[in-house]
Amino acid sequence: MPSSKRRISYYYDSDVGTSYYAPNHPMKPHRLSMTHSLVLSYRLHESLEVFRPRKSSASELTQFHAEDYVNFLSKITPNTQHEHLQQMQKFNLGEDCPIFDGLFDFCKIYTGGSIDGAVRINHGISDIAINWSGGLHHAKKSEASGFCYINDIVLATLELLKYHARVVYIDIDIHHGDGVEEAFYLTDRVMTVSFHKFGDLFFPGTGDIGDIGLNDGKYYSVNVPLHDGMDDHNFVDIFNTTMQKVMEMYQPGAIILQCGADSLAADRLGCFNLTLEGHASCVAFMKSFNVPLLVLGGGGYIKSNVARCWANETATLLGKILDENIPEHEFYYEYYSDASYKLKVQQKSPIENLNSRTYLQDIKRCVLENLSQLRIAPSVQMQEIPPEAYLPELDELELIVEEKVSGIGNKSSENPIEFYDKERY
Ligand code: V1D
Ligand code: CA
Ligand code: ZN
Repeated sequence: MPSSKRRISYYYDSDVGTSYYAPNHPMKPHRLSMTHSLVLSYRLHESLEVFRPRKSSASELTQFHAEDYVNFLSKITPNTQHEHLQQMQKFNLGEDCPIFDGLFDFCKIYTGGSIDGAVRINHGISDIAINWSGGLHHAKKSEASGFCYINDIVLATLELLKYHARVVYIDIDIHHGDGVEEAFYLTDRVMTVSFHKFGDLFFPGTGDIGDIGLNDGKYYSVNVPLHDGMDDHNFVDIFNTTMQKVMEMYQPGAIILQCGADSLAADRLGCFNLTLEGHASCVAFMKSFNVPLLVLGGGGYIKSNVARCWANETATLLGKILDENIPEHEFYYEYYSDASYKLKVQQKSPIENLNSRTYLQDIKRCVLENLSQLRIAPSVQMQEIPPEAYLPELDELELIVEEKVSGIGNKSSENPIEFYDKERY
């Protein structure tokens, strides 16, 4: 199918962008507003179906998470947290995962976007769904971890499994996708593939090459542990080689791609040397298989680079190439002067590449050997389809979109980026 004909849904709610973790915390949800603004300024929304996601309900969240954990998240506030120190510790809430105003709504919105995307894919209404506010891959059943509270990826995967026998999850965030791997470690219905920095006590410390899954899940977890300084050439080579083999052997019905932008050069927490092009070429490669695709965000700690990365990848999914000159928009002067208002990510002093040729050859050989142990496209006895998470009526969807359109930033309608052609939604 020509790329321009693919139906792409895109989820955004301005309320996630105003969430604020804590002073000096590296996770800045404002990067999501910046991404959306850049998407609008490049006029990409004209080729997308833009939706404000529904807030997922507590009962949807407990399809994966423990009830006491979800209940605690729903009730705790910055003012009451000091009265519940034992539970704060039990659920790993604190420095990495602080309690902030509007936390539970934040979780319900980013998760709603990922589940809504999965539902549209299941119904064949979208070929590709994008939710840059999702991709929080570290959250566990009863525990927050690494800036993640609710694992929207696990919940979206469970939704896709209602209609698809096999789902592939791919993670190009610089951190290991441990929460998703753990959730599906014992099953052959989901293959998880994470590319990440491993060693030197880098967070979260899991994702060794030998971690391949257990019982029915043996060989269905794939880990590609890498060292500092990965460059485009080596990353794209190991990514494409691994994913080509995964797609051949596993033949999934749907793909989830987590596009954490902390694998880009110059990231505050990362240590790779990827450019925007290298990162986006992984997205282009997965799109080329023409399998329904749910695309999510993740980490990324230089706000302007995250926005550049995800706006550029939105364009990649649309089959478009963005102008190198960033268009003027609300964040233009404050955030993009660092690189002369260009799209390119600047890296003044690249990190030394510590991945030797022999190291990469050995990793690739080991990953390919494990993948060749797989039975081709294992089948499952599909049972009766479980109830829908939520499927809005089409006119309800339009209402959601209209609400969103009139609510963008509450700015004056003279701003040209607000002139939406309603017919296109
Ligand atoms: F630097 C900080 C300042 C304030 C609060 C937290 C941090 C921080 C930086 N790096 N926290 C980390 C990592 N945590 C630790 C802890 C030390 N403890 C023993 C653990 O090293 C967590 C990094 C999380 C990365 C999240 C992610 O990018 O993968 C992501 N994915 O989806 C959303 C975010
Ligand atoms: Ca990863
Ligand atoms: Zn990360």
